[in-house]
Amino acid sequence: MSNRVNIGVIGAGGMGGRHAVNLTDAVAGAKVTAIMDVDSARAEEIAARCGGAKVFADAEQLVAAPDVDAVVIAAPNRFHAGLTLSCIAAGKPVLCEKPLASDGEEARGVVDTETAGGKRLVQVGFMRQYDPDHVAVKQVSDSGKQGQPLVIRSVHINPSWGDIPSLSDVINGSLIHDIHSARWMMGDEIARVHTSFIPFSPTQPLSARYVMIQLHFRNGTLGSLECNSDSGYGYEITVSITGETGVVQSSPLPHPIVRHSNASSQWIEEDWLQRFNTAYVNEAQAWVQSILDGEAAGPSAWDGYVAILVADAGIESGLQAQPVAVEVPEMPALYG
Ligand code: ISE
Repeated sequence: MSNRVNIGVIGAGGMGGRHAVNLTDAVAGAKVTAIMDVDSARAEEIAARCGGAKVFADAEQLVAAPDVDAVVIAAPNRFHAGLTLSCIAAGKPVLCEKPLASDGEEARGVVDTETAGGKRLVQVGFMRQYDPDHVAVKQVSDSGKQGQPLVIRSVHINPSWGDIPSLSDVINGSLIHDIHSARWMMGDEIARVHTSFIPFSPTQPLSARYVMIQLHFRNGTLGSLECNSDSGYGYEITVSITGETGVVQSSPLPHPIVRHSNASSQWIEEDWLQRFNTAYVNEAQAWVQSILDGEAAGPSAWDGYVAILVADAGIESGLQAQPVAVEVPEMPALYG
C-alpha cells in the first residue's frame, strides 16, 4: 500500500458525514474517494465536501470499487454485519460503527469469517477508546497508584431519544459503548449482569427512560453503568474507577465556568458528536495509521461480539428482573 489510504464511506447521515469530513480535513494519509447513501442528494453533498468523491447508490459496489482500499460503515445497524462480511471477502480493512451486528449469532459469524481468513481486518467504532478523558482514567488506574481497581462506574446522559426507546434500544444503542469501555478499562471479562430500569410510563413497561446495569467481572471486581435516555438537558458522560486507595474520575463538564450577572454557568454539549469530537478524529487517525502499518489495532470484531453478548444478557436480565450470567467463549488466537 502507498502512503495514502483511499476510503469509501457507507452512510452519509450524521455519523457517516462526520467520519467523511474528519477523514478529509483532519486525518493524515487518508482520502475519501467514495460515498454511498440511499439519499443521493445527501451523498452528493458530502462527496462535494470531501473534494469530489465518487457517489455510489449501492454499498456492495462501493466495497468492490478498485479505488477504495478501506471502508467505513455508518449505515443503519441492520446492515453492519453483512457489509462487514463483504469487506472481509474483498480483503479490505473496515471501520464499522457499533453495534457490529444485530445479534450475537450474526456477530459470531463475522468473528468466524475473519478468523478463517487469518487476518484482522475489522475495527469496531467504540470511540471512547480514543477519548482523552477515558484514556486518562484508564492510565491512572493501570498505573497502580490507587492499588487494584475495584469498581468502574459510568453515567451516560442522552439529551433526548426522539421516539420512546425500548430497553433493547438503550442497551444496544447507548450502553453498548460503556459495556466495551468497562471491559477495556478494567481489563477483564464480565461474568454476570443485573439490569434495572424505569419505563416512561406504566402503560409502556418495555420502554426505558433510565437504565442501570450492575456488572460482576470474572476477577470479582464490580461495575455500574447508568444511562438516562432522555435527560431533556444535554449530553454528558462521566467515568470513574475506584481503586483500593483512591478514585480516578473524568471531569463531567470540561468547559470553562463562566460567572456573569450573579450566576455561574458551564456549557453542556448537545450530543455525542460534540462531546466526542476529538475521539472521532483520534479514532480515524489511528485506524488509517494501522492500515498503513499493515497491523490492525483498536476494538476488534471480537470486542464487538462480546459487547453484544453482554448487551443481550443485560436486556434479558432487565426483562426477567434477575441477574443473568454472560457466557463468553474462548477468544480465538487472532485476537490475542
Ligand atoms: C449514539 O448512537 C452513540 O453512538 C453515542 O456515542 C452514544 O453516547 C449515544 O447514546 C448513542 O445514541
